[in-house]
This record gives sequence, structure tokens and C-alpha cells, in this order.
Amino acid sequence: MIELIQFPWSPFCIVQRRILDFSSVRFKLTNLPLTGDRSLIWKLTKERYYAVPVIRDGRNVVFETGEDSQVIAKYLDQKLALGLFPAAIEGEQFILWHYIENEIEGLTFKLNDAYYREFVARPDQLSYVRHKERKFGRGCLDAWHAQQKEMARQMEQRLLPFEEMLGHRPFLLGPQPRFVDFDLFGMLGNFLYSGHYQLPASRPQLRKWYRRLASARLSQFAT
Ligand SMILES: N[C@@H](CCC(=O)N[C@@H](CS)C(=O)NCC(=O)O)C(=O)O
Repeated sequence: MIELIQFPWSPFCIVQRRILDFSSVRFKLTNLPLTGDRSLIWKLTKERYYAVPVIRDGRNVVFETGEDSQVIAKYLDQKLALGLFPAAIEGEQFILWHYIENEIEGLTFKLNDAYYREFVARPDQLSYVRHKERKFGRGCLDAWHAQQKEMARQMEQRLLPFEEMLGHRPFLLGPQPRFVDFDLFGMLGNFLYSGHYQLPASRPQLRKWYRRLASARLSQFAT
């Protein structure tokens, strides 16, 4: 059985989780301890990777090879015949997933992290704070808490192109979901994880799309 090793709130893990749910395949979820103990992944990947998500599928252990790679999604797409990466729209998808994973994710993870105390267990908070501060500087989590309004406003602006696209079709690139739909869904799923936010009221098409994708199944579409 396919196993997804994850943190439940991680945007990139939500992408893969929704893809697996979409496929209706049976899969197992394994949550990593937050305490900085990545030994399960380190061992599985033969000391080549320590981030999440990672997929274990029998003897195959699948993980990203670069910031831009979509190794896991492409593996699941091929194995489960999901039609997420048609060659004819590879270029459009490439441009879009950069925007999604940089311009959108760069705000959404901070908005969620502003509430880390509510979803990271107390004993794990020290390593969480240290991990964030080593990358983003001292006091970053409190600063993100203070800057929520401004960041949410920026996010709303950056979501406008998706709102415009979804005014004309049910999914970002046409009548059925492609990889970029799941990618955006993962970033927004992370944004919504703390329970403190909603998708902006000024983005009604996006809100409808989010609900549509949350329950979409492969069997509804001819790939
Ligand atoms: N581009 C990678 C990014 C993965 C990533 O940044 N994962 C985070 C969690 S959301 C992580 O595990 N970072 C390393 C760490 O926490 O030590 C992907 O798509 O999987």
C-alpha cells in the first residue's frame, strides 16, 4: 500500500494527500514527530533527504530532487493514471506552479504559522520556533502574527488571476483538475489549517472551486 509520510498541515503534503484521495486508492498516512527527528525519512531515503512529503510504495521511496521538481506528483500520476500532467499544457503548468509555490505559498505558510502555538504540541514548540527562526530570523513568528492583515490583503490580490480563470471554467486549466489545481489547493489548505481564516469573500469563484476540488474524484472525469 502507498504510504505518505507527512506533517498534516504542510502545504506540500496536503497536495499529495488530496491527489491520493482524488484517486480513491487506499493509502496509509504516517505523521512525522515534530521534535526535529527526521530519522525515519533520512533512513528511508538512504541519507539523501530529510523534508516532507515522502512516498513509500513497496520498494520505491519517492521524494523531490529540487525546489522545482514534481517527482512525487508525477509518480502518482503515472502509477494511478490521473491525467494530471498532459504534455499539451506542461508549459502552462510549469509557469503556474512556480507562482503558486512562491507568490502564494510565501504568504500562506506565514499566515498559518502565526498560530503555530495552536497546532504544534507544547513539547515540540521549541524545535519549531528554532527551525523557523534559523531560516527567517529572530521573532519571525510573532512578526507574522502582527502582520496578518497586510499579508491577507496581499494574498487576496495574488489570488485574483485564479479568480479570473475560474470565472470561465470549473478548474484552472479546463473541465477537469490538473496538477496545478492540487498544488493551489495544498497552499490554501495550509492557509486554512489553523481555522482562523476563510478564503476571501471577494474571490467567490475560487471559494466554489475549493469546495469542488475538496470532494472531486477521478471517477467523475474522463482522463
Ligand atoms: N518543494 C518541496 C518542498 C518540501 C518542503 O519544503 N517541506 C517542508 C515542510 S512543508 C520541510 O519538510 N522542510 C524541511 C524541514 O522542515 O526540515 C516539495 O514540493 O515537497
